[in-house]
Amino acid sequence: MTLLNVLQFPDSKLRKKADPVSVVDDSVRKIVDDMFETMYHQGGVGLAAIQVNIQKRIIVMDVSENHSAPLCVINPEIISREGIQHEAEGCLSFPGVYETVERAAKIRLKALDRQGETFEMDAEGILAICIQHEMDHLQGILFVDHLSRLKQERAQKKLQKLKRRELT
Ligand code: GNR
Ligand code: NI
Repeated sequence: MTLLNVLQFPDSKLRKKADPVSVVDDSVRKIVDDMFETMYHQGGVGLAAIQVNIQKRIIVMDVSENHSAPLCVINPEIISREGIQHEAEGCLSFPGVYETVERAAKIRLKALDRQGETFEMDAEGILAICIQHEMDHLQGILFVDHLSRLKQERAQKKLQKLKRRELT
């Protein structure tokens, strides 16, 4: 397995759009395994391939506390959404910044699993938030894009400040 480099804002590669996976083969499963390793290593609950400079519609997630619920979704589509929730979000590509974002409360998802089989699932709470956050990445959208201009500026300043502190 290989740890992948996670791109950080304002890297323009985070604005690329991911292409659907045409065949789920061993090369795709290798990407999935490396993404899980990278996500767990970074302490994240989700990771989109775009964040590791791979322009494919691949997402890994695990919202459990003990790495017991790995979930891989390929070519995801949200087929229904219901309600609204507001929760603080963070992002491995925007370290140190946490802001509240509005998301659908419940979603139904259709995707391929790591065997290339189609499945559907319902999600709510943090898992529903995570899926929506990761699916945004696949379209080049970051969670800060959902914030007001004022909060976007505040987030950028905070990130710059944290980066300056890393250098000293
Ligand atoms: O690790 C992560 N935590 C998180 C917390 C609240 C809402 C969304 C997330 S996803 C984030 C990992 C990440 O950046 N995925 O793209
Ligand atoms: Ni993110």
